[in-house]
Amino acid sequence: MMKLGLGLYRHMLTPENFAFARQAGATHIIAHLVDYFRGGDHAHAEDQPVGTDLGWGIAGDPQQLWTAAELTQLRRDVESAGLTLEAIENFDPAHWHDILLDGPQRDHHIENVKTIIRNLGEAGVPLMGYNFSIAGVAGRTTGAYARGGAPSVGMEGPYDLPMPAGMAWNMVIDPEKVDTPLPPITSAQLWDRLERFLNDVLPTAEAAGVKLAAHPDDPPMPTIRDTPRLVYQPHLYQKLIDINPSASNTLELCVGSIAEMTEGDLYETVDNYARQNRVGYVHLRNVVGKVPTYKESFIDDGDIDVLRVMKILHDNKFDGVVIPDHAPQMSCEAPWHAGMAYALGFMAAGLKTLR
Ligand SMILES: [Mn+2]
Repeated sequence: MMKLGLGLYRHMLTPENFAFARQAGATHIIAHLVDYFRGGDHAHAEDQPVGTDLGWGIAGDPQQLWTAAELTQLRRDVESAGLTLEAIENFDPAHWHDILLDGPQRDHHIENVKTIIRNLGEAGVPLMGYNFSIAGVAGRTTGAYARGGAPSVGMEGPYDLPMPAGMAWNMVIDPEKVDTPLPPITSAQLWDRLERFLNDVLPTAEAAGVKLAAHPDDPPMPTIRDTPRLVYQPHLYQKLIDINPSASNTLELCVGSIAEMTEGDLYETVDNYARQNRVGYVHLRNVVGKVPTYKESFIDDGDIDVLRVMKILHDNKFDGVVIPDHAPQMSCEAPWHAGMAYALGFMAAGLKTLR
């Protein structure tokens, strides 16, 4: 049986939020350790990060890798609230940007990633979510897009403002190069970088008992900020899987992002990758429309039959974790928490129909 989880941003990793997750029916936590709100211009740190043309702000400390000790402490804190720490989501661009950019520190950054994966293994964290993307989650807009005028996130057209060399994965890695243009990159070059990355780090992941889980492109456009994207159509996930047969080469299956893609059938896609036993964990949310014009919506109110997606996962014996991904903000004192509680309640009811 699949399990219900909640994703928490770094500043939300508190005993109060762990208790909230447990109260809302979650049994697992997916933790972000990258600080997406450091030095950036954001509307609200209690919402998903959106940012400006300079992204979410300044990336972390290149010298400070997440240690086995701090990961172990986090796992214990989560467990003391009656929950299980299932995954860490996303590498810090400060630790791995030259893998994405094929820069001079690439070998050093591969060692960084291997160290982080070994530390996860030592701390007993079984999954590491990642998003192999130059531009990252950029180009989205916010508005009163969801039911009842609830603030949510969407896209209102392509976003190809050129990205500077001082940025990677929608964060600033070198403030002195935010006016320097990034040299052009082809799609073939980016696929080659992913292939080398997976072949370099998957043996370490296997040895550490850790699975890597790849998020598709969000938004799933062929280009963002004039840089190529990898998994922006459903069939491109197969290309990623076929790079390396390791059981540690899995997917962070983002149902909302897949529904925003212009090709393929969402339900066939979920069935296909679940049947191959390649789903590490699942991001579940709803959406209206497809790129380049879509709006994130409440989980029961969009193009996706979320209960049908859950049934397909169940029928394929998926026993990993499903989290709400993003949710619209609800009008009250705690807009993020209310949105998440609503999504978790809907998903908990969905799970009951599968027993
Ligand atoms: Mn997602």
